[in-house]
Amino acid sequence: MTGAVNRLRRGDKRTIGQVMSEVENGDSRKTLEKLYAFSGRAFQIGITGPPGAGKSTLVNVLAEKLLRDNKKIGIIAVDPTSPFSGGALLGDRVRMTALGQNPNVFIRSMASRGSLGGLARKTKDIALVLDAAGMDYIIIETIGVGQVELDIAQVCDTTIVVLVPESGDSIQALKAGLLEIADIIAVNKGDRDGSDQLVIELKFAFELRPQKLQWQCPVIKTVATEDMGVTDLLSAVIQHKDYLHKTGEFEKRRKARITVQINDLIHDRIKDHLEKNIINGGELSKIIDAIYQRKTNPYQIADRIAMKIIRPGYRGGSA
Ligand SMILES: Nc1nc2c(ncn2[C@@H]2O[C@H](COP(=O)(O)OP(=O)(O)O)[C@@H](O)[C@H]2O)c(=O)[nH]1
Ligand SMILES: [Mg+2]
Repeated sequence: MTGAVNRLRRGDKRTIGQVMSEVENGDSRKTLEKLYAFSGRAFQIGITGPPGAGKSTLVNVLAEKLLRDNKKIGIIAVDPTSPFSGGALLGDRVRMTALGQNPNVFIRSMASRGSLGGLARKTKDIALVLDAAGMDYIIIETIGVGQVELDIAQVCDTTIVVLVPESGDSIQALKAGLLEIADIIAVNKGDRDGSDQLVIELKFAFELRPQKLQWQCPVIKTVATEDMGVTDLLSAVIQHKDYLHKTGEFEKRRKARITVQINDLIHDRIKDHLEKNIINGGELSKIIDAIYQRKTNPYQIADRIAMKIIRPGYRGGSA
């Protein structure tokens, strides 16, 4: 194991792949604990937005620019639907493969197996592996439609929301809470009609809202397929990174993330315990009978079970 950690820290691609498979198969607790001490250096960029907005194309161009700066880059593509079906995703694979051949790039795409909540957690763990493997930047691409995708975006230091001038995208984005999580907005497909209008609308929307932060979310027009505006987009990321560090916001956000993570892990443990020992235990069916017959009530029972977990040895009575 120590050998594997060392190989991983040297950036050995095979080892990185093996450890990631362990993580995906959910059998990696010990490894993650070992790797944690070596993580925390990578800057994490989230890129989210509706399907087909050009996120993968942007990721490719951004990664190429960072490579020219001698950076090591990890890319995680999260797609809750199968990653290997559908035309655009097939396209992803072709484009990503060329990039993936570069020794300084590591790409992982993740499909959801099991619950979406599990997907969010695994994405964080995969990012931890890449972080410990010495990546300077980790770019996480997600589809910005549901809560889970938003959760994933929130593990990032900088979140780019990608919108396109099509079918009321700005309104959709507002509804989905995308603007709330955006540190930077890219209006991609800037070669299409309506992109200037969308930029104006979005800038206006941001001017209207009360400014809690000193950071004003920039709205940048891009044409990912022609590498237009992507240099500006990258500059905005670097500016946001500087802003986070200068204002102490970086540490604040990361500590908030640690808080959330600890909470999640405790919840997991308790949920596991409940499912194994209480919910599926034979004891409960008798209690449920008693509740059904109104001999007792669910409020009291739930309290009692919770107290058993909080204070082992507790036998009932009022808490
Ligand atoms: N016209 C135009 N097409 C683009 C642009 N960026 C990406 N595309 C195309 O839009 C499609 C979807 O892009 P993709 O990066 O896979 O989108 P994703 O689903 O958000 O990752 C592909 O066919 C891209 O070539 C752009 O700026 N302009
Ligand atoms: Mg994509």
